[in-house]
Amino acid sequence: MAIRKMAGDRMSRESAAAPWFDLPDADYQQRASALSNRPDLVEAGAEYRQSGYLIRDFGFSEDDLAEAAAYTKAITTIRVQDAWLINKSIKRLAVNKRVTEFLSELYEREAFAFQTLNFPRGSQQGVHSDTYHFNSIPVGFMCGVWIALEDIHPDSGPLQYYPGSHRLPVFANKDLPGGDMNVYVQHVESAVGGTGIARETAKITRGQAFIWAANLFHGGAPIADPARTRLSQVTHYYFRGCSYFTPLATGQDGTFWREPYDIGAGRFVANADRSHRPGLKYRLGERLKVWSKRPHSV
Ligand SMILES: O=C(O)CCC(=O)C(=O)O
Repeated sequence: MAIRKMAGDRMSRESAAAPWFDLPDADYQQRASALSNRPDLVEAGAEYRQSGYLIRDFGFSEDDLAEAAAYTKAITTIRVQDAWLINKSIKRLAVNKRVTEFLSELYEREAFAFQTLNFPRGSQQGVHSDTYHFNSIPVGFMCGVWIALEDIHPDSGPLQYYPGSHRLPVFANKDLPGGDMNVYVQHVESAVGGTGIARETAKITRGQAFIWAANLFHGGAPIADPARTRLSQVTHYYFRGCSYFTPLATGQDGTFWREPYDIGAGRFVANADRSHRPGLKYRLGERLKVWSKRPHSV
């Protein structure tokens, strides 16, 4: 009950430019009817609308899974961000055509990968939604794809998530007592706790992909068996024709606009609204990060 009410509040704040599966009921039904020649998309959209996630098998190459797993297993930190810059298999998994085509059809906008994260073990990361890190205008045009690089054991600290929580309000810094990640996590845990939604874990098998909607609350479950690996890769995707920003870094002096790097196309993507231009320091820093690793030679 609570979640339907909050969903209504949130959706009424959204424009008709939101992804079709996120629209208020009447508009959503209309768009679903218009897709009657694509029952596969109607079914995926209905499931995604309801749960905020999808599990798919995109048939990744065995070699890419094995090479990405070998790289990931050797990581000695919690995670490595943007290993696609130095590892071909990680890049190929991130820009896999079957993934980007599926996402582009589902969202009706062109999807592009802009960040990878590789985890050798469970992250035990606090519950959050990606809208706090990667939001968009219009809202909702971002998603994560979590690929199991080995069969995921329940004791390894699997990905955990709250089905349907993507319909809760999108939190921004202005809704919170400050830009502190710990405060944010507590805020999220109490919000999601109040809905009664039960937490689930993604015990998926090697090669399967878990796709989450931008506002789905998720994190890393506690690790029950520290001897276990949990080899996995997350790729974050945005969609063309939006403006991109980070609520977490948005202070009183203005919105923290981003300029994501399209990993597949090999270029930065400007915000659709040209007045949403990130600061010079950010743009130079991002270019230096990408070009110093020479990704075009990978
Ligand atoms: O893999 C995990 O444990 C968490 C990943 C995650 O939360 C993210 O990439 O946003």
